[in-house]
Amino acid sequence: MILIGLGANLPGRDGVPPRETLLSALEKIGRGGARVAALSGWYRSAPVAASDQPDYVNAVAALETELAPGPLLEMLHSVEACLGRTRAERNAARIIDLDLLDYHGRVSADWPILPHPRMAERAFVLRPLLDLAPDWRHPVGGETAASLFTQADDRADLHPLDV
Ligand code: PH2
Ligand code: MG
Ligand code: MG
Repeated sequence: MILIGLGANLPGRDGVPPRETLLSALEKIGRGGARVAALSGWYRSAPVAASDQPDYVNAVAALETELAPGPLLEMLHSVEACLGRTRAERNAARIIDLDLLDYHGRVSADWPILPHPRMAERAFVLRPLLDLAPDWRHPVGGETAASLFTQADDRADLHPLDV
């Protein structure tokens, strides 16, 4: 299974709201060499680390692709750029963020680092992931997504998005 995280907490060009930016990203990913096989529910989450940024909209998608992890992540970065993402400091508010979370359970210490190094602590990743892959286990430690989710500090500030 190939899983990506989607996040956004700033309007895009022409004031496009975060969820619509992420839907456009999924369309572009579909034209960029990967099939979007499944999409989680949408969640609203307080920014981690806590700050005065707007809340995020988060989701997780499952992809099918022949692209290797590096070219896949490059494609995701080009979709981000196309939708107006500029790179500021770490954890800055952003128009769009597409993260490669898991690539068929592959473990890699070199770029792209797999699984995503911070996914195991983040309810805004684990909760949508559970929608898609309730049996998912962390490729390194083997913990279930459900057990990691119950330990994630940010889980109280995560809500299904009213759409
Ligand atoms: N992404 C971050 C940092 N903090 N917080 C939430 N709630 N959602 C995110 O997607 C997010 C974050 C860095 O990528
Ligand atoms: Mg991220
Ligand atoms: Mg990212």
